[in-house]
Parts: sequence; C-alpha cells; structure tokens
Amino acid sequence: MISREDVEFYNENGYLLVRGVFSTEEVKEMQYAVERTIAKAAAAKQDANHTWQGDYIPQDELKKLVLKGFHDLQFHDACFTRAVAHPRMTGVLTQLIGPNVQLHHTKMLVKPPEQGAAFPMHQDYPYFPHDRHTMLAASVHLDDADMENGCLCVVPGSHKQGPLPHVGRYYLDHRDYPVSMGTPCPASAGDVLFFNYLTIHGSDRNKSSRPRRNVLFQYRDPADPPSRETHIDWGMGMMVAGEDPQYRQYHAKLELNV
Ligand SMILES: O=C(O)CCC(=O)C(=O)O
Repeated sequence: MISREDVEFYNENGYLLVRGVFSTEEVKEMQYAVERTIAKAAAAKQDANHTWQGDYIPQDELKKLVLKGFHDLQFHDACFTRAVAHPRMTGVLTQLIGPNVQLHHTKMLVKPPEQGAAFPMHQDYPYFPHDRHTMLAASVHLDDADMENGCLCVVPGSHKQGPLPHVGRYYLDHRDYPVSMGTPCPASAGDVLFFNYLTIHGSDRNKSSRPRRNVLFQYRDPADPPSRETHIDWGMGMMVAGEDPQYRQYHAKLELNV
C-alpha cells in the first residue's frame, strides 16, 4: 500500500502521512464509538479533562482548554479492535517496522471546538523508552484536520537526534521548541499520520468551530524490549502482524485491576 519511496521518506524524516487508510464508513463507526465512550464516561461521572499541564501556555488560558483522552479503546468498542489490526493498517506497519508488529497501547485525543487543548512539542520516547526505537504512533484522523483545529505538527528528521531532555520528563522547553517550529500535517478523515516515538511533534489549540478527533495506536517490533517498564496498558503485546519470536523471554506483566 505504500511505496519504497514512502518507506525511505519515513526513515529519513521520521513521519509519513498515508491517505485513505480508513473508509468513510469505518471513520463514521469510530466517530460514533468515540462519542459513545465520552458520553458513557460522563454518565458514570468519570469524564475528565486530560489537557497537559505545565508552563507552555499562560495558566489563565490553560484552564479553559479541554482534551478528552481515554485509553484502551479496543475495550470500549470492537470497531477499534478491527482498526488496530486492519489489513490496510498492518500493510503500512509491516513496511515501517518489519514483519512482526505488536500493539503497545491505544487512546483517543479529542479536541472540542473553540477550546481544544494544545500539545507542547515532545518526543514520546520518555513515556515508554525502548532499546531499539522501533516504536511508532499511528494517529488516525476522524475529522479533517488543519492548523485551525489543531492538526499535528512534526519536526522532520528530529528522530535522528535520539532522546532529548524533557521538562519534567513530559515535554520539550517551549521557548526552544515552539509548536510553530513544526511542519503542519493537515489531513483528511481516514488518513493516518505515522511517526516514530523519537520524532518531535505537538499541536496547537483547536480555535475552530469544528472538533478535531483523532485516535492513536502505538506499535513496536516485539523484539524491541522496553528499557524500563514505565507504561503498561491493557491489550499490550497483542500481535497485529507476524509472530512474537520471544514471547517466552519477555512479555508485559499485565495485572488485572478491576
Ligand atoms: O493528537 C495530537 O495533537 C498530539 C498527540 C500527542 O502528541 C501524543 O499523544 O503524544
């Protein structure tokens, strides 16, 4: 589904936008599931604002921003189980990661209209460091995204710098790494932006009257063990392509927490 030039582009730049991975019907199904998940959490009084805290935006502005950010989507709705292992998704993953691909975790990133949260520039590496850096994000667009509603921005080639020091581990100093330094990646609903976990990325607020709903799946080569067990989620380790050649040597210690 992607060309050799696309793979070279990803290796060189640390990201790749692939158009039309999901059909209009599949996008509608995921939009509906996202809205249902948020509504059910609200009904159970478990709705929360997951806007990233910090000094990257003046505090009075930060207080107004909202991010809906639930994890473990495939445990909320089966459409996400289909999406993480969708043949068009795995077709790309096996070219970017290798024949064996394992799910790390899933989450939704919903920026409501007018007040949708920003993400300061960061690498995902500090959240779940691995030895061989095969980890990548597949950010699935459920709405058309542009700079107005807070599309993702990436710094091409930044993955080659390796791990960088983050403020309190979470994001890069916004004075040295403003979101404006990134290359905007406008996308249409159904498109997927793949980016390595060392690629510097972030996004601006949603200032538009439209939502910006993305779901994000992280994947790795199963032969790329975590350097530290810092992030364990349900569903971690599920194989979406190929086999896990070293399941006996390492697999996440999942605990039941009900
Ligand atoms: O969806 C976005 O705008 C950014 C998400 C992100 O950077 C992350 O989850 O690490």
